[in-house]
Formats: sequence, structure tokens, C-alpha cells
Amino acid sequence: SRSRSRSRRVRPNVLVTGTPGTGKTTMSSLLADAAAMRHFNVGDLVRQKGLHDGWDDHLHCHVINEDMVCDELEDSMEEGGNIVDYHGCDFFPERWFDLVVVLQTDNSVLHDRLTSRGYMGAKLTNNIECEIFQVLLEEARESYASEIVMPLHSNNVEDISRNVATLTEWINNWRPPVRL
Ligand code: DAT
Repeated sequence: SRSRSRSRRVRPNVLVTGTPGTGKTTMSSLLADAAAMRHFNVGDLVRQKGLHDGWDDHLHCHVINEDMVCDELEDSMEEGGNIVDYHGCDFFPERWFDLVVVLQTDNSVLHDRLTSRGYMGAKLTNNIECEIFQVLLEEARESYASEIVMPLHSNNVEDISRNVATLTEWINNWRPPVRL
């Protein structure tokens, strides 16, 4: 039956997504400490475990192998208690996540962050446009139930503290769904 095939995790899984530079990794690592969760930075995982099909010279990034990433994460996600941090959200199994956080940053603030990270040219423009057009928010709403998609501002350090507090409370109050 459907209920038997579903996970029995006792702690939730949270996806933190958003345009590069919105603060996913910064917020996720603080949240992992505050709420005693595991933190998977998918970009790092791809590099460390070679879960890619080579380097894209045009986009200046690894070509992620989505199947390898999902296989790598499956057991941990089954267990629960994970924060997954990635600038994409449409290829993970929908059943993995109890909450999908979309971080959002004002264009001028994001522009400065990406510039100081060394982004320029098309890579800079693409990411700014990604934020202007709310690409990740739309992707999240297309891939998950709208009730579990939570957009949060990430413009300054006060936003980080507030988001960590809000999400720690959410995680600590989470209970597994009752199954009939
Ligand atoms: P991401 O993982 O989304 O690419 P990051 O966590 O690496 O982003 O953050 C990018 C840079 O911006 C980093 O130098 C930390 C800074 N930063 C992130 N969120 C911030 C915020 N809400 N206020 C101020 N600085 C922030």
C-alpha cells in the first residue's frame, strides 16, 4: 500500500534552495547546529564524490549527475533529520521533503555578493536574472505541494538569525504524519 511504502522517518527533511549567493550554505550550517540536523551541501557532495559527468566549460560548473546524487542521499533521507542545500529542486524525489525553504535576496545585494565571489559576465547575469524571475520559487512550487514551500528573505544577518530561529522551531515541532 501507499502508506507502507512511505518513509517512517521520525525527524523531518528540509530542502533549502534558492539562487546561488542567497545564503543557503551559511543558513543551512547554522540551522544544522541549532536543530541537530545533518547538512548536505549538494554542490560539495558532487565535487567530493564525483557525482557528475564532467565540467561544463560554458557554464563553468560540473554537469551534475542527478541519479547519482539521489542514490547517494537515499539512505540518509529515508532516516530523516537532514537539511539539503542546492540551487535546484526539481530532480529530488518529492517524498523526501517535509519543508522546502526558498531563500530570496534583493537584486542589488545579491549582485554585490556574487561579484565579491568572483562571478562576472554571463554567469553573473544568469544568476541575477534567476533571482529577478524567481526561478527557484517557481520550480519549488511546481515540484512540491504549495503548503510545504516557504519563501524567506535573506538580505542581511538579522534575516539569517530570524530564519534559523523560525526553522529550528518548525523542526522541533514537527511530528510524523499519522498513518491509518
Ligand atoms: P549560497 O549557498 O546560497 O550560494 P552562501 O551561504 O555561500 O550562499 O552565501 C554567499 C555569501 O553571502 C557568503 O559570503 C555569506 C553571505 N551571506 C549569505 N547570506 C547572507 C545574509 N542573509 N546576509 C548577509 N550576508 C549573507
